[in-house]
Amino acid sequence: MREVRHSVCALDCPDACAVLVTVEDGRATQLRGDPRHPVTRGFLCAKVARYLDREYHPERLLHPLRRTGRKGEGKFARISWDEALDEIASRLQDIAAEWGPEAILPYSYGGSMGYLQGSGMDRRFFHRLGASRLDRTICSAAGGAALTQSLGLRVGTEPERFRDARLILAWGANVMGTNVHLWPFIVEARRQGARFYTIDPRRNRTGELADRHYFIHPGSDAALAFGLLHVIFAEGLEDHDYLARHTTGLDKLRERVRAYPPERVEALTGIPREEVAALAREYATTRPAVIRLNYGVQRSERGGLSVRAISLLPAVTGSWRDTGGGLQLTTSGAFRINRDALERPDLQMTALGRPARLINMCELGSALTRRDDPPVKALVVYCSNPAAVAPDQGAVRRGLAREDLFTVALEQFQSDTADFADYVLPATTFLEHTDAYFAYGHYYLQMARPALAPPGEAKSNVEVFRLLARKMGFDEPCFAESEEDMIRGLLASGHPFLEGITFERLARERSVRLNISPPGEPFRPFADGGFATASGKCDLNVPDYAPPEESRLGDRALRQRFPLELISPKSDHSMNSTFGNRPEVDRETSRLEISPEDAAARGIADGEAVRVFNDRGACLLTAAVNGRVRRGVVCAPAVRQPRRAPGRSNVNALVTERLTDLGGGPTFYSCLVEVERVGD
Ligand SMILES: Nc1nc2c(c(=O)[nH]1)N[C@H]1C(S)=C(S)[C@@H](COP(=O)(O)OP(=O)(O)OC[C@H]3O[C@@H](n4cnc5c(=O)[nH]c(N)nc54)[C@H](O)[C@@H]3O)O[C@H]1N2
Ligand SMILES: Nc1nc2c(c(=O)[nH]1)N[C@H]1C(S)=C(S)[C@@H](COP(=O)(O)OP(=O)(O)OC[C@H]3O[C@@H](n4cnc5c(=O)[nH]c(N)nc54)[C@H](O)[C@@H]3O)O[C@H]1N2
Ligand code: SF4
Ligand SMILES: [Mo]
Repeated sequence: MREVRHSVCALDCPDACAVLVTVEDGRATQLRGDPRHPVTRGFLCAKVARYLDREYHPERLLHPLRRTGRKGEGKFARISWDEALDEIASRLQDIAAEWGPEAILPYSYGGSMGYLQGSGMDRRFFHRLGASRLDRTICSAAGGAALTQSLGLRVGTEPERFRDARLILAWGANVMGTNVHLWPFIVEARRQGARFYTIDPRRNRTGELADRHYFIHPGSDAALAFGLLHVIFAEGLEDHDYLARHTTGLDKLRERVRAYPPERVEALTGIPREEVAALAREYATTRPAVIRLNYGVQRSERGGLSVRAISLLPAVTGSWRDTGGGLQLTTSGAFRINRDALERPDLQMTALGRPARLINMCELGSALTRRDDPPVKALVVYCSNPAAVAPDQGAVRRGLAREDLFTVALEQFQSDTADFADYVLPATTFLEHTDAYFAYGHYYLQMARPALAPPGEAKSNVEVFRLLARKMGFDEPCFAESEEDMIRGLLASGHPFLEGITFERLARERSVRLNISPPGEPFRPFADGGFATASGKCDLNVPDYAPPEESRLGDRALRQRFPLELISPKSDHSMNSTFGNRPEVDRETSRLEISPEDAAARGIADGEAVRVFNDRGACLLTAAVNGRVRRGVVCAPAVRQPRRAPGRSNVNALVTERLTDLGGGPTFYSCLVEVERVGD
């Protein structure tokens, strides 16, 4: 029997594609994009078009496992679900009794963008237990905090409206690699004469397709934004009326950017002064002009200020007024679901009588090796692979190797983190469970039911935490809720954006546009002001810029020893460490792009093995002298699976735990290193 079922891609990607699965005799034979979805429009990215190889991969985890070898050795024996859940529940109870429940730490991030699997039953469970809370900062915290300060709300221009723009800036945004469903709208705009520019320390695939690429020094975007504003104000190109009515702090901003003439901006960013001035004029005088800002800019020490400064541009030029103007960093703030009903933070009061302590996920290495208030004695990991993706990998792995740390991993595959676990529990994929999905690159809320049966004994996160709750004796009704109950609960927020969006409607239509504007009308979030800040205005009062400590203009002693700025943006064919088992992804993520000058100065030729190092650690990569980066910058597409790498480490062995200026985010791209040829 042949049937076509509907699903939604759950990977951590702005696009949240609607998917059609062809199923023949219970087995999926084809995945394609659902042509009815207005943004993702019938195609999938190359990595997920081949997702069935992951779905049916011989290495899928099928049964619960208990560790038999040493920590990290990756040796396990099969056990039953009942044994696994009994043993895990009793260990967690013992640890809570001896050390207090805050000695238990959940660790999860982007494995699933589904509300239920990624932030549903799991949250209820840990809140009821009184476990430490995880501050989920590893991706977007700095940008999110900055946007909230500027605009009050994390929303922006609709992707569909990029077709109306006449100037598009992809600012730290690799559209072709990480947000490919925006591309057709950019193509449409270009057909109408729009120009498309990229601003990035690396000329990535998107940069190669741009009309112009600006190589910018890592972490210097705020200086560029200040420079653009300097020219705009100096030449009177601002929108006086919009500024007067909808912003606050204008005088302070004028004063601030007066100190950023193009000459100074050139010194700070590496972009020639004439180009800074020309870009400012073109941006301010082209209507509509839109900025696709992505999260690349905010992974530096100055990441918060970068987003803060860039997000002021459309207010200063009045570009928010235009259909096809404005800026998009994310759309996620429009999904105003009932989070309290979904996650039940109130259950912490039952457990502790107060909110539990908060541990920043970017500081996992310290949390596992240094904290003693109480120490972390148990770690439950799902939807994440911290042994590969978290900063200061050396500390993370030392922590995970602690014999006295009890670790449980819910996983689809034996990951680097699962190698360190005491118990590994087999998890379902998005094709096998029910969930509701937000998006961070469009405004459609979606729902999917299982298209396929789980293989072996794999279970969804919802089911595992439901069962664990029962074993622990948690008898609140929320632990007995079905997936349908949970979805109904999260939809019932009373927010106008969700009005009329019911379970039945989602079941029928699968993808439903939020009520952000009347049907058929574009969403222009700040066309008439309406900022969600305390003052109701766009807040222009920003602090001053200084180069990151770990940068070419930063700490002198450090940059003398480690003169190269390492960035490790997303590889085009992976999804963080997911898909790292594919040989082409392993190859792509084993490269170190280096400029011809820096390679020659070190006697390195294209294709040669190199060691990249700093005081925190080292990793081995292969030099790629391919013209994508300029002198002083090296780039290693991330995130390689350490278990496939020599020395079992990737670039995160080099990355600091130091946090961003806002939001407590990671500083993956403020990282000074030296590179040497590996002798033969
Ligand atoms: N193929 C693929 N797609 C993905 C992912 C993946 O791993 N692979 N990951 C998903 C995830 S988790 C996320 S958060 C999104 C992220 O999506 P993006 O934010 O687009 O991804 P990044 O590659 O992290 O960063 C974007 C660009 O910023 C550049 N950049 C780095 N530092 C700076 C800087 O200081 N200034 C400027 N202007 N640019 C800078 C990088 O070189 C890169 O080209 O993508 C998602 N989609
Ligand atoms: N050097 C460097 N490091 C980075 C980044 C970078 O740009 N450079 N990017 C950072 C960013 S933006 C992010 S978001 C993080 C991402 O870090 P993570 O969120 O840890 O992302 P992945 O490595 O994709 O790991 C997700 C894991 O979840 C599993 N999984 C998927 N679905 C499910 C499910 O339904 N249930 C369970 N139990 N498991 C599931 C997958 O098999 C996979 O192993 O990495 C960060 N690390
Ligand atoms: S990873 Fe992104 S682009 Fe690819 S199918 Fe999933 S949602 Fe679509
Ligand atoms: Mo991310």
